[in-house]
Amino acid sequence: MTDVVLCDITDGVAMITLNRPAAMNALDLETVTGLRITVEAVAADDTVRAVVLTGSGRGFCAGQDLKEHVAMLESLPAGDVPGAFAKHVATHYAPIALALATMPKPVIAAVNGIAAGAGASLAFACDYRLASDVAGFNLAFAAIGLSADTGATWTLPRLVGRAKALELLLMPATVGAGEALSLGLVNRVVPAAALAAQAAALAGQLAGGPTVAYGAIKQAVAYSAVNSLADALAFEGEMMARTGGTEDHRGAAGAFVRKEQPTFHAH
Ligand code: T3D
Repeated sequence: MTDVVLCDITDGVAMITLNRPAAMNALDLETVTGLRITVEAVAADDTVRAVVLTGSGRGFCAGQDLKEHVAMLESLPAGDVPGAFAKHVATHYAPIALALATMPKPVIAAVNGIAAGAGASLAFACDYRLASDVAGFNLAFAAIGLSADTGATWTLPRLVGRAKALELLLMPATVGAGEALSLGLVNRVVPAAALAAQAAALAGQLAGGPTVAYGAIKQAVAYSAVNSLADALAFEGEMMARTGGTEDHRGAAGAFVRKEQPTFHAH
C-alpha cells in the first residue's frame, strides 16, 4: 500500500481508494503501479471476498496523469513514443483491467465523482457500478488524440451497445449520473453523502455470499460473451459441477428445505 493507493481489508471486504484528490486521482506512475499491485494482491487473497474501488475527493479517477504524460512526450525522441505507450499500457493498464474483471469475487466501483479516460475504463471493468449523484463519465481519449485503453472498447459496447459506445468514444462529453443510469452505464445512483455507506453495505452483503459461485458466474458470463451457445452450455455445466460440489451449495440447499437462512463460507 502507498499513500496514493489506500487499501483497507476488513471482514472480507477490500476497500481500495485512489488517493490523489488534488489531481482528480489521475494515474501517475506511482499511482498506476500501486493500483496494479493492490488489485492483483486482493485478487489473490482468499480472505478477500468482495472488493470496492473508489476515489478520494471530488473525482473517481481522471485517467492517465497528463502532466506526467506530457513530460514523458517531451523527454523522449518521437520515435520512442509508440514503444513507451505500448509498454505502459501492457505493464499497467491492461493487467489492472484484467484483474478487476476476472478476479473470482465481486468488484464494486463506488463512483464518487468524475471518471475520465482510463478512469472510466476502470469503473467499466468492475462488476457493479454504484454511482454518486454527482458522478460523471467522460471517455476523454479522443479529445487528446488517443484511441482507448483499459478495456473500454470491450466493456463499453457490452454495457451500452455498439452505437452508443462509438458515440461516447468519438465525441467525448461528460455523461452525468442520471444519464449514466438510463444508459446502463451504472447499476444504481445514490446521494453523494450516502455513497460510502451504501458501497460498504453492498460489499458486506456480497462478502457474506457464495464466493465460489460468484467467481464461477463471472467466469461463465465472460465465457458466454465470446463463445457459441453450445460452448456456453458446456461451460455452464462445468461451472455447475464446480459450484455443485461446494459446502456452500450443500448447506444452502439444506437450509432452504429446513426454512433457515443459509450461511456461506469462502470455499
Ligand atoms: O501512457 C499511456 O499509457 C497513456 C494512457 C492514457 C489513458 C488515459 O486515461 S487518456 C485520458 C486522460 N484523461 C483525460 O484526458 C481527462 C483530463 N481531465 C479532464 O478532462 C477534466 O479535468 C475532468 C473532466 C476530469 C474534470 O474537469 P473539472 O473541470 O471538474 O476539473 P479540472 O479543473 O479540469 O481538474 C481539477 C484538477 O485536476 C486540475 O488541477 P490544477 O491544474 O488545478 O492543479 C487538473 O489539472 C487536474 N487533473 C484533472 N485531470 C487530470 C489532472 N491532472 C493530471 N492528469 C489528468 N488526467
